[in-house]
Amino acid sequence: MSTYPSGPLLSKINSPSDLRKLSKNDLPKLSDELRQFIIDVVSEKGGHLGASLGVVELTVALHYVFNTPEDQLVWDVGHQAYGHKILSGRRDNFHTNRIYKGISGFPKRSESVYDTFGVGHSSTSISAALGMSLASKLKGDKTKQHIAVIGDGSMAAGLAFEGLNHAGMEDTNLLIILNDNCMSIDPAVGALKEYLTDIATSKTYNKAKNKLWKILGKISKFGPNAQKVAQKVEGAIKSSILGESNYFESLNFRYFGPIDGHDVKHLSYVLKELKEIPGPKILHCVTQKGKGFKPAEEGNTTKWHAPGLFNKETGEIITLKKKKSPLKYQDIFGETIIELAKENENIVGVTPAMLSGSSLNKMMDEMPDRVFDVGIAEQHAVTFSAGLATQGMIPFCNIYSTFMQRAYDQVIHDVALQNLDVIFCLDRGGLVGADGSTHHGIFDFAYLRCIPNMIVSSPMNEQELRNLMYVSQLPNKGPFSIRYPRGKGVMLDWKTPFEEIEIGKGRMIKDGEEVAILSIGNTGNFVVEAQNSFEKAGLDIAHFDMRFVKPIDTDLLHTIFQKFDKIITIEDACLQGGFGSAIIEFMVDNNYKSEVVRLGIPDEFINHGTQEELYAECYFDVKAIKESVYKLISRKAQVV
Ligand SMILES: Cc1ncc(C[n+]2csc(CCOP(=O)(O)OP(=O)(O)O)c2C)c(N)n1
Repeated sequence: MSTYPSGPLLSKINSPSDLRKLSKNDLPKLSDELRQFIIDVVSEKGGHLGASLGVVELTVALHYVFNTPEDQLVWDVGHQAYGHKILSGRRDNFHTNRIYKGISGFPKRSESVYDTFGVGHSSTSISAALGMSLASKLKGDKTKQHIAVIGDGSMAAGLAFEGLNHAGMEDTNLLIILNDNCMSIDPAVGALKEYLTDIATSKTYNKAKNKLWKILGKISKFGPNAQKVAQKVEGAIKSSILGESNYFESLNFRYFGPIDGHDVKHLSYVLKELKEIPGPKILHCVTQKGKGFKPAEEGNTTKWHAPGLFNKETGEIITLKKKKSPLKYQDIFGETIIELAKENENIVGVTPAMLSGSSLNKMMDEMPDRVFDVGIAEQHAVTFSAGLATQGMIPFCNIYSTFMQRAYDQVIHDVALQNLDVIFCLDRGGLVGADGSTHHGIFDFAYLRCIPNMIVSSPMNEQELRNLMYVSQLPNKGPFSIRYPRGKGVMLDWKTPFEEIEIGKGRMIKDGEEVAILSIGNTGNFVVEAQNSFEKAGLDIAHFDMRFVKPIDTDLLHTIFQKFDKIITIEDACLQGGFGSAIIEFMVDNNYKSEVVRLGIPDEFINHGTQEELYAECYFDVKAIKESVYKLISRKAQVV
């Protein structure tokens, strides 16, 4: 049971059907209680705050008006669905949100019937809801409603446009709620954003819209048979009073709004009216991220997207103060690219909507002309980088490993096939922790190492990250990926002079006798930690940081396989097709017969928890290394 009290209305809502028993006049109070509950829990347990606060009224109104879960509500990204979770039966375990074995921070079909579509990556809602609505149509169900809720940031992605483009041609009960708060994680960018701001703020447009809304309200009262006539009348009125075309209407949608997304009573009225209007329609709601929590409303909206723990009275963000601790890998990237860009004028930074998440914001401040935030558009980010590279620019295209999955064809077709000098910095490689299965960046070694021309590397520490970045921008290196983990590094003095690493060369961290451990990236530090206990036990265990998954250091591997018949590989990545697989392929291709134990992520989707909990669950933490070594050695001892 939850230790978090909720207000008198919220405490009685165990499912949306309870909510639908309330009177319309209760909705503002319920919204306040829901908002407070989110603040109470998130301040102590962490998670996404700003987006969920911004859609409190929308969430209440949607569940009030629509018959969920019969009517299908699809959230985009899903970081804003906390209110939805709380209203749909998860109030009492909401305090386990994003915690190991607790509920997921995103909608998840296996968690609740109210979570109609699993989500975490953006811009899927329109396509998914359209699929559902077409399925209803094919089954002859004309009453079921399908609602996609999508933010202005996510609306700018290619996938969202593809969904709109298709939906505009289909006569289904699809309602898209455009939740326009002018923000992505950082301020939203792009021409669509400018367009939305224009229509949301244009006085003439809004006056005309209001008139139109009143007329439409009257028309819709005549029932479904009047709809065809209404549509025609509406079209004629729109073109005469607005005199300009609307982006969504040009795609065959009926566009309504913009309306105030915080007026819950008006929202419910409007949604009820829209329910009666068949065909694809879009309701443009203007909301404020962080609404109702002063520090988030008045402070840095980006910071309040996912602030960590905070004092809910003062808004002070709680940091565990350690005297001196290493910087995050993303910050080493952010500092190093500036250093390199000062020396090499062809270097530019590219990010698909992760300006502060990647720490490219520092370069944006110093060299605004040389950083491009292209919005949530991973595919475009990659092909755009390819275009830059054809002209001799050196793009550092920084994409979280998990989001790079979106741009796979672009990596192959636009970059690798043409052997262009594009550097992919894959942040959040490996298990990322509380964001869970949608966000773990664990497939990259496997999906990149099969691409010809692609260099696949991963640094063990900050110095290595800097050196890899340095060598990647030297002339004619071709496509070069550098993958590093979420969170802090391991060095206090990271600002070492650049060294030119030879591509495809690993390094010996420690020689040994009994067993050789081959690590890639961050997992090398787990091996270093395990060495303490091996030394104490009098075991002489060798350790090699391979640095490159591709090209793999075959010279070093020949030396290792000639000397060791017991080998352990370790990676913070999927075992299928990854680093360990590359080592086994080498072994088989070269007829070595060593015993190889591969540590890494099994062939499963891994849920959320702290990174440490998940390393242990997947069995590639320090304990797993120790146990694997002892197991290998004792077996050898028995044979001897
Ligand atoms: C494909 C993909 N790229 C990047 C992200 C990271 N991301 C999470 S939320 C977000 C911003 C979404 O903005 P918007 O849709 O406007 O929603 P808001 O947060 O403003 O409610 C981004 C870029 C993601 N989830 N999926």
